[in-house]
Amino acid sequence: MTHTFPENFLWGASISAHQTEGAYQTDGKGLSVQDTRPRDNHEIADFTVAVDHYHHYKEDIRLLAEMGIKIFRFSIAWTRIFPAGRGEINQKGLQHYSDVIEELLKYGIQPYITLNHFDLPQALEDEGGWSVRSTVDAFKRYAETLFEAYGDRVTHWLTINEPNIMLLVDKKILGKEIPLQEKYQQFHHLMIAEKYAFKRCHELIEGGQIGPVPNISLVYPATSKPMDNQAALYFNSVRNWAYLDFSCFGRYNAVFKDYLNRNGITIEFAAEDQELMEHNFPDFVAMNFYTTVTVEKPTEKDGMANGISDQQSEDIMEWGFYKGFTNPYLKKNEFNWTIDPDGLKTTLQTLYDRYHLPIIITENGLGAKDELTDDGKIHDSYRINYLNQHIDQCLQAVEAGVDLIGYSPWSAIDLISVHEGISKRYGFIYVDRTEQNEKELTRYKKDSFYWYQTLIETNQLPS
Ligand code: BGP
Repeated sequence: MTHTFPENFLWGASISAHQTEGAYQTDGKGLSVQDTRPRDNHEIADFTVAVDHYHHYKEDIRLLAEMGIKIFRFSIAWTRIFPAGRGEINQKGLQHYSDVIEELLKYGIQPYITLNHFDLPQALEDEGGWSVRSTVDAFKRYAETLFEAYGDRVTHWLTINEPNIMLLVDKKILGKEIPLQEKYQQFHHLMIAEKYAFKRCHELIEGGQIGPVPNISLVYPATSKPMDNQAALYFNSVRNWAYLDFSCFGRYNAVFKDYLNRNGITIEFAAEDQELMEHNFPDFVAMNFYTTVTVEKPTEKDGMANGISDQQSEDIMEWGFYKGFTNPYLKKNEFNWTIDPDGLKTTLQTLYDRYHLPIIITENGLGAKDELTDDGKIHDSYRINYLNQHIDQCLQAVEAGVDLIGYSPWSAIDLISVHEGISKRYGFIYVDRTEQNEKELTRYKKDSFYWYQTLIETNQLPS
């Protein structure tokens, strides 16, 4: 059997605005919640300079074109377009992304644009952020502005990056804990905002295609004990299906509704919500995948302290529902995230069977401490190994009938990790800076760059 990917398979690479751009107050940009986020560890790089992709975008895109990617997934910083989240358009911000789009098209790279990746405008946060309905209206206006400005050149859009992870690990990503009742009102607003994006994209862009972009990974029961299986059912619903069922079926699923009821949570609906939910759907599902999660049913001895400290570790606890469990069959990376390539195939199959929509992977990758050698090389065989194993499972999923249309790993270029600064690198392209010293931000191609280049060229995994 040949191990070739389908012709037209969309090989890509991904980044987000705040983790790469820097220039956090340049050309009229306003502050986002990522710029103001309190850091528990001031020893790690913040987002003010990041890897200065804002000024290096031409060089970065040239390198990515050389690597051979067909699509580039990036996000737009809402605060470059509307510095205060709404109001007057900042023309310089709008022009910047127009230039980025032109640069990509020049090389025949198709943009896949995320509307919002964790960086809500601080001005909107000050008014209540996603807890208040007016943020949905501001988002709608922002999305329409992008569709109108770029829709003649950009047909493929992603809505809001990982709302599931953003809400579950609020402390780490947003810098504050959100009480449960408020968290799930935010869930509703985020999902309604997404529905508006589906609707307006389809109305404003001819041939426009749009999809949700949650982080999806299957949740395993720790044992074959029936109550562990029930714990997995609940966490699967709260972590994964609640989001995608809303996007793709237009409803709250029953397990999730029970979870809300048992927590005494009531969601407030606006008059138009039901109609909006039930009539606007995505064209594809984009998903981010790093690992799978394993849970068991908590018992009295676990205590009742709820919380999730890291999106991908086993430090998960919700009294009455589930508790993280160390899966003894899986290895971990140096940042304590388990590695489960087989789980990617199962996740893809489960997701495809549930929604029957084309799937594109918009994040997958290995965060590691890379070393730049004296002769300007980065020998990241561990990353090649990780990618190789996961891409192999993608191919197996395709061969098993999953309509997987593309793979766009994290990340195109080194960037500032959400949790660990620049020390945790994901890129195919190394950026020479340390946590505290920005140096010259020189770009170097890693070994994985050449490996991925060959893979794209041949459309198959090197044997
Ligand atoms: C995803 C986010 C990305 C990225 C990635 C890796 O959840 O969408 O923005 O950061 O996780 O996470 P980290 O940077 O913590 O290693």
